[in-house]
Amino acid sequence: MVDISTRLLKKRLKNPTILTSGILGISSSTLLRVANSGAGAITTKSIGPRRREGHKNPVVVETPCGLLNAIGLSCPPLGESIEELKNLVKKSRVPVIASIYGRNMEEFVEVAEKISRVKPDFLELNVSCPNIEGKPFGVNAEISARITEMVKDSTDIPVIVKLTPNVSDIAEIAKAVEGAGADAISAINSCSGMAINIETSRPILANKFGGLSGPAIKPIAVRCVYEIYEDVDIPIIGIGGIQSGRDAIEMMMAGASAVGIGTAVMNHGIEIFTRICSEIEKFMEQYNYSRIEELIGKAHE
Ligand code: RRO
Repeated sequence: MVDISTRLLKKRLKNPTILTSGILGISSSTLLRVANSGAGAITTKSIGPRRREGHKNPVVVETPCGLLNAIGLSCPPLGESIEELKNLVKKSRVPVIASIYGRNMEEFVEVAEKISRVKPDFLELNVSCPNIEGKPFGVNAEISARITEMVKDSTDIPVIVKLTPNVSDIAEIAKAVEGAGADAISAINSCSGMAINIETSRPILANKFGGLSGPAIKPIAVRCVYEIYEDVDIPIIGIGGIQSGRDAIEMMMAGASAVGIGTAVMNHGIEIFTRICSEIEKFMEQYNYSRIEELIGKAHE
């Protein structure tokens, strides 16, 4: 008998698939549909300290190899996000990860404190959104560590830090946030990219640049997770281009304890979670694995 449950810190997930942040917003009714559709855990869109419009349209463009987005961290007022999260935490039968962001360290702490009162299972610090003015905090090891440390001091909820691939050494950032007390890491956020309309000779996204997600970034994500696993001891949620059970297994062999599913939900609907889980089960049966733990980091042996 194959057991596809996996452990994320003190929580047992019924399977290793997690809805990633941003894909389905913050509405509790939508997120509950995913929670009930087979995902092992769910992540909210990043919640900020106040209402934010986000970028002008167009905010997404489909390219032949993946999706480019520049939503721009849009979110409702914090009070509204908290009400949605409260409902979600109360009704969800699977762990809830509340993704949060701030424009500075104080805002990260403010949101972490307020969100922690609702008691999500995990906080995920989004220090890696590529669609902001300037560079995200996550490109700098010291700043990432400082934010992690300050948030850790302000909450008892386990803290996951989501890293950007748009750096020269992602393992260095991972080590820094681990040293600052991060309980887990999620990697990767989207890869910075761009698309130009050659008829109008103009960038397609109103923000010009966006974050690329989907199958094109899977090899980048696998490499990042592999490098992080070599250097840190805390668990990793592997995210980036996972569409199938085989992709999920590859990510776990690189070192992920669980896997984030994002763009595939847009392409294949919420049934993707059960499909990926049954593909993982079949693979494990075929190759005589009985537990997910046997797959995690297997490529490093
Ligand atoms: O909202 C966005 O534009 C966005 C965010 Br917060 C993020 O973390 N990653 C991404 O690709 N887009």
